[in-house]
Amino acid sequence: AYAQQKTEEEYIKSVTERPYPQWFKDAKLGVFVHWGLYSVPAYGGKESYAEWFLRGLQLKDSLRTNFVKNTYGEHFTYKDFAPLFKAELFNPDEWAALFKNAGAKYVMFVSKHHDGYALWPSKYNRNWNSVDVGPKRDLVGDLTKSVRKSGLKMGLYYSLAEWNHPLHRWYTDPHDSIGNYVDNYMIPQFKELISTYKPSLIFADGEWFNSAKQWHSAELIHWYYNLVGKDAIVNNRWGSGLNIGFLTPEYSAGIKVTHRPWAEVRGIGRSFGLNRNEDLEAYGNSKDLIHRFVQTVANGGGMILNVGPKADGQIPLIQQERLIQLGNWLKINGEAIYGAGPFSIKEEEKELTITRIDPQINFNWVRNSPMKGVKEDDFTAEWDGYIEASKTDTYTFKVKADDEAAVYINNKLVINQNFTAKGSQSE
Ligand code: FUL
Repeated sequence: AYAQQKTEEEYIKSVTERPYPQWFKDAKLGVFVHWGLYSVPAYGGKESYAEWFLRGLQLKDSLRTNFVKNTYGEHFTYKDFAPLFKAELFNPDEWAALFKNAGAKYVMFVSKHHDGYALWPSKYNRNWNSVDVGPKRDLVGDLTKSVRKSGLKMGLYYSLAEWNHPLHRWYTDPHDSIGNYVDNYMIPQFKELISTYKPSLIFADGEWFNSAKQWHSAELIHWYYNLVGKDAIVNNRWGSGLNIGFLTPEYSAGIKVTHRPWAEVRGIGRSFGLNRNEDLEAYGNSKDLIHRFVQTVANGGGMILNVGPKADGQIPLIQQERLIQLGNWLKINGEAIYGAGPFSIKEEEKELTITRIDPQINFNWVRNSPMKGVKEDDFTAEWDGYIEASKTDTYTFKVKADDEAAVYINNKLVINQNFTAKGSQSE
């Protein structure tokens, strides 16, 4: 079994006391890249996440199941996508130049998504990585080199859990039986990845049925900070019981948090992995994109804007165009964006503390769902994603009035009048 050198409390204390690097707060824009076997079918419902393709097959959802049957044949399984993932047009220097032109200061590359397929030659994933099967290339290594050469910082997304690992099947095995998977697979693989490429940022994900203690998150972050040094930063998805890292609301620019770094994560359309089934309208125009981006900055955050390359390695031209449009705008207006602080209407803001009154509501699954705080006369504070996966019952947020408010989760009224307005005008 895996033995920790310090106590859990010592690790938590050490990693949470460390300040966040200034470069990240100033950077404002990063580019996310979701690319893998799911980029071969590149398919899902209009609003769904195409990178969840394998999960759709596991759940036997008819849309994806029929798509596979009709397109690839009766006996085709998800594994058979691997040889079709060829990346023959992948040119990491071109990608890096594009991301730089978009005005991004860092890149966040999905090194392994929930399907477990690794985009580097992981010795823990023989025959399920991009050198053994598929492009026959170290995609993480090649992109890391080009990104650094172009002067941007490199970040890696890593899914802690996997849908289909023999040591632990995320959605079907009991959640508390994950120990063997963590000790003998996840930790060694995570350390292999991070010590090989030494990313400036880590975006952990897939944490949501387990505690940070079960993932050994505090210890892993401690190890990472020591390895990479003061520029290193992590996100906030490391399991319940550990409040750390930049917050990562998905598809919501409405959050207003200024005491902790945050970045909205979103696709240019409605999916992260390329979804060929999407409509043009889902992509919005450049004006919409620039407005959303400016709103995140005004609210004290930043954005990690996603592209979903095709299986051949080409970034769809319309996605390229949006990046370039944002970049052109930033070339003129960047002075007001990079390094900016939040916009505030100080006189009107109050801190409100809300208390959960329905114990049935598990805040763990709230993270990816829209949440709204609403006051009668039309006031709306919208946020998601920064509710930590913790058991805490009280959340504090800022609104522009001291009136009664209500809180909805997935359109279900959760908190009504039991709502206390507390605190004085914020500084
Ligand atoms: C989520 C994942 O489940 C999505 O597929 C995507 O990677 C997004 C950035 O994080 O939690």
